[in-house]
Amino acid sequence: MTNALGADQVAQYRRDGYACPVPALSAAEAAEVREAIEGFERRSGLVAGHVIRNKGHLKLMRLYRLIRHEAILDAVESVLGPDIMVWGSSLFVKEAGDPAYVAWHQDSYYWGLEPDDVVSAWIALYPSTLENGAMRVIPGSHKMPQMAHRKSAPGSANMLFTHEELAEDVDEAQAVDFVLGQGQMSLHHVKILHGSPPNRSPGRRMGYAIRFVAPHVRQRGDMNSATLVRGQDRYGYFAPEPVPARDMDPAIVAFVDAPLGGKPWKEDPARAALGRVAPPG
Ligand SMILES: O=C(O)CCC(=O)C(=O)O
Repeated sequence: MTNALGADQVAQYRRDGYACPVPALSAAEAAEVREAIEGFERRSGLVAGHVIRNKGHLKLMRLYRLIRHEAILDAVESVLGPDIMVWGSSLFVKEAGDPAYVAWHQDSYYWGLEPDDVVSAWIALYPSTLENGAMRVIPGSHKMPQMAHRKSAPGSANMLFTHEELAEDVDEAQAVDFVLGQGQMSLHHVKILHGSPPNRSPGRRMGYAIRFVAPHVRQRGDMNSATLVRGQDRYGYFAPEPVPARDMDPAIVAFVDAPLGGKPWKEDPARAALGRVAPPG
Protein backbone atom coordinates (compact mmCIF):
# COMPACT_ATOMS: atom_id res chain seq x y z
CA MET A 1 0.00 0.00 0.00
CA THR A 2 1.34 3.41 -0.90
CA ASN A 3 1.77 6.24 1.57
CA ALA A 4 1.35 8.95 -1.10
CA LEU A 5 -0.13 12.22 0.18
CA GLY A 6 -3.81 12.82 -0.54
CA ALA A 7 -4.77 15.57 -3.00
CA ASP A 8 -5.68 17.89 -0.11
CA GLN A 9 -2.26 17.47 1.52
CA VAL A 10 -0.46 18.04 -1.79
CA ALA A 11 -2.56 21.20 -2.27
CA GLN A 12 -1.69 22.29 1.26
CA TYR A 13 2.01 21.70 0.64
CA ARG A 14 1.87 23.85 -2.50
CA ARG A 15 -0.22 26.59 -0.86
CA ASP A 16 1.16 26.65 2.69
CA GLY A 17 4.59 25.05 2.30
CA TYR A 18 4.01 22.06 4.55
CA ALA A 19 2.07 18.85 5.18
CA CYS A 20 1.53 17.69 8.76
CA PRO A 21 0.99 15.19 10.23
CA VAL A 22 1.96 12.49 7.74
CA PRO A 23 2.25 8.83 8.80
CA ALA A 24 5.79 7.51 8.41
CA LEU A 25 7.04 4.87 10.87
CA SER A 26 5.16 2.52 13.13
CA ALA A 27 5.70 3.25 16.83
CA ALA A 28 7.89 0.12 16.96
CA GLU A 29 10.05 1.30 14.05
CA ALA A 30 10.42 4.75 15.63
CA ALA A 31 11.49 3.13 18.90
CA GLU A 32 14.02 0.99 17.00
CA VAL A 33 15.55 4.02 15.26
CA ARG A 34 15.67 5.86 18.55
CA GLU A 35 17.36 2.89 20.18
CA ALA A 36 19.99 2.85 17.40
CA ILE A 37 20.78 6.48 18.28
CA GLU A 38 20.56 6.14 22.06
CA GLY A 39 22.44 2.81 22.01
CA PHE A 40 25.23 4.61 20.14
CA GLU A 41 25.24 7.26 22.88
CA ARG A 42 25.40 4.66 25.66
CA ARG A 43 28.21 2.69 23.99
CA SER A 44 30.32 5.68 22.96
CA GLY A 45 29.57 8.14 25.74
CA LEU A 46 29.13 10.74 22.98
CA VAL A 47 26.23 13.11 22.41
CA ALA A 48 24.36 12.02 19.29
CA GLY A 49 22.89 15.48 18.76
CA HIS A 50 26.45 16.68 18.12
CA VAL A 51 28.30 13.69 16.70
CA ILE A 52 25.68 12.51 14.25
CA ARG A 53 23.90 15.82 13.82
CA ASN A 54 25.07 16.10 10.19
CA LYS A 55 24.38 13.36 7.58
CA GLY A 56 23.74 10.80 10.29
CA HIS A 57 22.52 8.42 7.58
CA LEU A 58 26.15 7.91 6.57
CA LYS A 59 27.18 7.31 10.17
CA LEU A 60 24.62 4.86 11.57
CA MET A 61 23.43 1.90 9.50
CA ARG A 62 19.90 2.12 10.91
CA LEU A 63 19.64 5.70 9.63
CA TYR A 64 21.02 4.63 6.23
CA ARG A 65 18.10 2.19 6.05
CA LEU A 66 15.69 4.85 7.25
CA ILE A 67 16.38 7.23 4.34
CA ARG A 68 15.06 4.51 2.00
CA HIS A 69 11.89 3.82 3.98
CA GLU A 70 9.12 3.28 1.43
CA ALA A 71 6.42 5.15 3.37
CA ILE A 72 8.62 8.23 3.71
CA LEU A 73 9.61 8.13 0.03
CA ASP A 74 5.99 7.67 -1.11
CA ALA A 75 5.00 10.88 0.66
CA VAL A 76 8.06 12.76 -0.60
CA GLU A 77 7.38 11.56 -4.16
CA SER A 78 3.99 13.30 -3.96
CA VAL A 79 5.74 16.66 -3.85
CA LEU A 80 9.10 16.05 -5.59
CA GLY A 81 8.24 13.50 -8.26
CA PRO A 82 9.66 10.00 -8.81
CA ASP A 83 13.38 10.81 -8.78
CA ILE A 84 14.58 11.48 -5.26
CA MET A 85 17.99 12.09 -3.67
CA VAL A 86 18.94 12.60 -0.06
CA TRP A 87 21.19 15.67 0.18
CA GLY A 88 21.42 15.71 3.94
CA SER A 89 19.94 14.75 7.25
CA SER A 90 20.00 16.40 10.65
CA LEU A 91 19.36 15.04 14.11
CA PHE A 92 17.69 17.55 16.44
CA VAL A 93 17.73 16.62 20.13
CA LYS A 94 16.45 18.84 22.92
CA GLU A 95 17.00 17.50 26.41
CA ALA A 96 14.42 17.89 29.17
CA GLY A 97 14.37 21.47 30.38
CA ASP A 98 17.00 22.42 27.78
CA PRO A 99 17.04 26.16 26.95
CA ALA A 100 18.15 25.30 23.40
CA TYR A 101 15.78 26.56 20.72
CA VAL A 102 15.78 26.83 16.94
CA ALA A 103 15.59 30.46 15.81
CA TRP A 104 13.22 31.46 13.00
CA HIS A 105 14.94 30.84 9.70
CA GLN A 106 14.57 29.70 6.10
CA ASP A 107 16.71 26.70 5.18
CA SER A 108 17.10 28.16 1.68
CA TYR A 109 19.11 31.04 3.14
CA TYR A 110 22.15 28.91 3.81
CA TRP A 111 21.80 25.68 1.82
CA GLY A 112 22.44 27.17 -1.64
CA LEU A 113 20.12 24.74 -3.45
CA GLU A 114 18.29 25.85 -6.60
CA PRO A 115 15.57 25.56 -7.78
CA ASP A 116 13.56 25.03 -4.59
CA ASP A 117 12.44 21.43 -5.20
CA VAL A 118 13.77 20.55 -1.77
CA VAL A 119 11.68 19.13 1.05
CA SER A 120 12.54 18.12 4.62
CA ALA A 121 10.82 15.18 6.27
CA TRP A 122 11.04 15.74 10.05
CA ILE A 123 10.36 12.41 11.76
CA ALA A 124 9.34 12.40 15.42
CA LEU A 125 11.36 9.75 17.28
CA TYR A 126 9.63 10.81 20.49
CA PRO A 127 6.23 12.50 20.36
CA SER A 128 6.69 16.17 19.51
CA THR A 129 4.45 18.39 21.64
CA LEU A 130 3.81 22.02 22.49
CA GLU A 131 5.51 21.44 25.82
CA ASN A 132 8.67 19.78 24.51
CA GLY A 133 9.37 22.30 21.75
CA ALA A 134 7.60 21.11 18.58
CA MET A 135 8.63 22.82 15.36
CA ARG A 136 6.52 25.78 14.17
CA VAL A 137 6.09 27.27 10.69
CA ILE A 138 4.55 30.37 9.12
CA PRO A 139 2.15 29.03 6.48
CA GLY A 140 2.68 30.48 2.99
CA SER A 141 6.06 32.04 3.87
CA HIS A 142 7.77 29.78 1.28
CA LYS A 143 6.29 32.07 -1.38
CA MET A 144 7.95 35.17 0.05
CA PRO A 145 11.27 36.37 -1.39
CA GLN A 146 14.41 35.12 0.30
CA MET A 147 14.66 37.02 3.56
CA ALA A 148 17.73 38.47 5.27
CA HIS A 149 19.27 36.67 8.25
CA ARG A 150 21.72 37.87 10.88
CA LYS A 151 23.96 36.35 13.57
CA SER A 152 22.15 35.50 16.81
CA ALA A 153 23.27 37.29 19.95
CA PRO A 154 26.49 35.81 21.39
CA GLY A 155 25.67 33.24 24.06
CA SER A 156 22.12 32.66 22.82
CA ALA A 157 20.92 29.05 22.90
CA ASN A 158 20.06 29.00 19.17
CA MET A 159 20.80 25.42 18.04
CA LEU A 160 21.43 26.22 14.38
CA PHE A 161 24.94 25.38 13.17
CA THR A 162 25.32 28.81 11.64
CA HIS A 163 24.03 30.54 14.78
CA GLU A 164 21.91 32.72 12.52
CA GLU A 165 18.30 33.83 12.61
CA LEU A 166 15.81 35.83 10.59
CA ALA A 167 16.76 39.51 10.61
CA GLU A 168 13.21 40.71 11.25
CA ASP A 169 10.42 39.95 13.72
CA VAL A 170 7.99 37.16 12.96
CA ASP A 171 4.26 37.50 13.60
CA GLU A 172 4.03 34.40 15.78
CA ALA A 173 0.25 34.67 15.88
CA GLN A 174 0.38 33.19 12.35
CA ALA A 175 2.46 30.18 13.41
CA VAL A 176 1.27 26.59 13.09
CA ASP A 177 2.71 24.01 15.51
CA PHE A 178 3.80 20.61 14.21
CA VAL A 179 2.47 18.39 16.98
CA LEU A 180 3.42 14.81 16.06
CA GLY A 181 2.97 11.35 17.53
CA GLN A 182 5.98 9.04 17.71
CA GLY A 183 6.76 7.90 14.16
CA GLN A 184 4.71 10.60 12.44
CA MET A 185 6.44 13.20 10.29
CA SER A 186 5.97 16.65 8.85
CA LEU A 187 7.11 17.78 5.41
CA HIS A 188 8.37 21.34 5.03
CA HIS A 189 9.47 23.38 2.03
CA VAL A 190 13.06 24.67 1.92
CA LYS A 191 11.88 28.30 1.93
CA ILE A 192 9.28 28.12 4.71
CA LEU A 193 9.96 30.17 7.83
CA HIS A 194 10.31 27.84 10.78
CA GLY A 195 11.83 27.46 14.22
CA SER A 196 11.08 25.84 17.56
CA PRO A 197 10.98 26.90 21.23
CA PRO A 198 12.86 25.24 24.13
CA ASN A 199 11.85 21.93 25.65
CA ARG A 200 9.96 22.69 28.88
CA SER A 201 8.97 19.07 29.46
CA PRO A 202 10.59 16.47 31.74
CA GLY A 203 11.49 14.24 28.75
CA ARG A 204 13.67 14.29 25.66
CA ARG A 205 12.51 15.61 22.28
CA MET A 206 14.17 14.03 19.26
CA GLY A 207 13.49 14.45 15.56
CA TYR A 208 15.41 13.28 12.52
CA ALA A 209 15.08 15.56 9.50
CA ILE A 210 15.89 14.06 6.09
CA ARG A 211 16.59 16.61 3.32
CA PHE A 212 15.30 15.38 -0.02
CA VAL A 213 16.07 17.00 -3.38
CA ALA A 214 15.02 16.33 -6.95
CA PRO A 215 18.09 15.47 -9.07
CA HIS A 216 17.72 18.62 -11.21
CA VAL A 217 18.47 20.77 -8.15
CA ARG A 218 21.96 22.29 -8.11
CA GLN A 219 24.18 23.27 -5.23
CA ARG A 220 26.02 26.54 -4.83
CA GLY A 221 29.01 26.11 -2.55
CA ASP A 222 30.76 23.01 -1.45
CA MET A 223 28.31 20.61 0.15
CA ASN A 224 27.47 18.98 -3.15
CA SER A 225 27.12 15.26 -2.48
CA ALA A 226 23.91 13.26 -2.28
CA THR A 227 22.56 9.70 -2.26
CA LEU A 228 19.98 8.51 -4.81
CA VAL A 229 17.16 6.76 -2.96
CA ARG A 230 14.43 6.38 -5.59
CA GLY A 231 14.21 6.62 -9.38
CA GLN A 232 17.05 7.91 -11.51
CA ASP A 233 19.59 10.72 -11.46
CA ARG A 234 19.76 11.97 -15.06
CA TYR A 235 21.81 15.07 -14.17
CA GLY A 236 24.85 14.07 -12.13
CA TYR A 237 24.97 17.40 -10.32
CA PHE A 238 25.80 15.78 -6.97
CA ALA A 239 28.81 13.63 -6.15
CA PRO A 240 27.70 10.15 -5.10
CA GLU A 241 28.27 9.36 -1.45
CA PRO A 242 30.09 6.39 0.06
CA VAL A 243 27.94 3.49 1.18
CA PRO A 244 28.52 2.79 4.87
CA ALA A 245 29.18 -0.83 5.84
CA ARG A 246 29.16 -0.27 9.60
CA ASP A 247 28.35 2.35 12.21
CA MET A 248 30.79 5.26 12.47
CA ASP A 249 33.18 4.02 9.79
CA PRO A 250 36.18 6.36 10.36
CA ALA A 251 36.71 7.01 6.64
CA ILE A 252 33.06 7.91 6.17
CA VAL A 253 32.99 10.07 9.28
CA ALA A 254 35.99 11.92 7.83
CA PHE A 255 34.14 12.31 4.52
CA VAL A 256 31.12 13.83 6.26
CA ASP A 257 32.88 15.98 8.80
CA ALA A 258 35.75 17.39 6.73
CA PRO A 259 35.64 21.14 7.19
CA LEU A 260 33.61 23.05 4.67
CA GLY A 261 35.09 25.94 2.76
CA GLY A 262 37.75 23.84 1.07
CA LYS A 263 37.44 22.31 -2.36
CA PRO A 264 34.01 21.37 -3.65
CA TRP A 265 33.40 17.75 -2.69
CA LYS A 266 33.20 16.69 -6.31
CA GLU A 267 36.72 17.99 -6.95
CA ASP A 268 38.30 16.65 -3.81
CA PRO A 269 40.24 13.50 -4.80
CA ALA A 270 40.13 12.04 -1.27
CA ARG A 271 36.37 12.30 -1.15
CA ALA A 272 35.97 11.21 -4.75
CA ALA A 273 37.96 8.06 -3.93
CA LEU A 274 35.57 7.29 -1.12
CA GLY A 275 32.45 7.95 -3.16
CA ARG A 276 30.66 5.04 -4.82
CA VAL A 277 27.25 5.03 -6.37
CA ALA A 278 24.72 3.94 -3.78
CA PRO A 279 22.54 0.93 -4.62
CA PRO A 280 19.26 2.00 -6.23
CA GLY A 281 16.36 2.45 -3.80
O1 LIG B 1 13.96 20.34 15.23
C1 LIG B 1 13.66 21.53 15.20
O2 LIG B 1 13.08 22.07 16.09
C2 LIG B 1 13.99 22.39 14.00
C3 LIG B 1 14.26 21.61 12.78
C4 LIG B 1 14.65 22.42 11.60
O3 LIG B 1 14.96 23.60 11.66
C5 LIG B 1 14.65 21.74 10.33
O4 LIG B 1 14.42 20.53 10.28
O5 LIG B 1 14.88 22.40 9.29
